[in-house]
Amino acid sequence: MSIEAIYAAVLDGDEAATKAEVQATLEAGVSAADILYQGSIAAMTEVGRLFEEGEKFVPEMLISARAMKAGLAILRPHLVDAGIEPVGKVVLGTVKGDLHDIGKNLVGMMLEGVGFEVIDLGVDVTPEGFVEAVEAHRPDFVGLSALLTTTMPGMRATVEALQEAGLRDRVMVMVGGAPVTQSFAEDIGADLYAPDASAAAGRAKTLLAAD
Ligand code: B1M
Repeated sequence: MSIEAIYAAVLDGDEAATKAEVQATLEAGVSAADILYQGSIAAMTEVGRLFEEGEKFVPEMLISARAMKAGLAILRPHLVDAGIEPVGKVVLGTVKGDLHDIGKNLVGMMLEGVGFEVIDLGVDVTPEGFVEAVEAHRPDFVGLSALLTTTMPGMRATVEALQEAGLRDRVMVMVGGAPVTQSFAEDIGADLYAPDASAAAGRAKTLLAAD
């Protein structure tokens, strides 16, 4: 039972070991914050690095993210008790007309993995749905995912709806999904484009720190 064992369990995507190690390490008196930052988040950052270098692939990243989430569920009440704040908040969803959610879920898990609170609106989210959620939750980012060329215009419509609601200056817009590109993101006035879940988490954290 140690932070190193939690790091290894998340890196290996071993959910049962992650849960057991988190529980045992908490019981041994290690703080939830140390377990989170030095164990889970450090391991997910390494998973992201290995993915970007082509040494890990999407299924392995998903398995690690699931292990991390299982450990986080045990840690969460202790983090709340200790007053540990998330690094930031993200409202996330797949745009209107689009039902693809595997990549979006992975983005959400990686964001949680680096310390963000994620409010997942699911799929087929209208621009108004995003606006309402931004009003209600006041996130740092609104994350839009699209997998179909036919639903990409929903991203522009969402940026415009945020503008019309007077919320655009209060939230950064992050976009991604297989057909989405950096130049499309720039064209619609998004703040951040990421080609994959690991980059989404890393770039969001960097942009928030620079903000
Ligand atoms: Co669909 N589908 N599909 N599909 N589907 C694609 C996307 C397609 C490319 C397949 C093809 O024709 N080769 C094609 C789109 C063509 C186009 O528009 N260019 C397509 C089509 C046409 C359709 C339907 C229209 C088929 C039909 O009914 N005739 C239909 C549309 C339904 C709808 O949405 N209204 C449809 C339906 C489905 C299923 C329901 C069967 C299923 C979705 C299940 C689900 O998601 N729960 C499905 C699937 C699985 C796929 C493929 C095979 C795989 C997508 C996926 O999950 N990839 C896909 C073909 C392909 O990509 N090879 C295809 C794995 C995932 C980890 O990657 O989603 O790219 P991805 O996410 C990545 C990055 O893109 C990025 O990070 C993720 C992780 O690294 N990312 C972000 C994603 N969101 C991000 C947000 C960010 C940042 C990064 O910031 C917020």
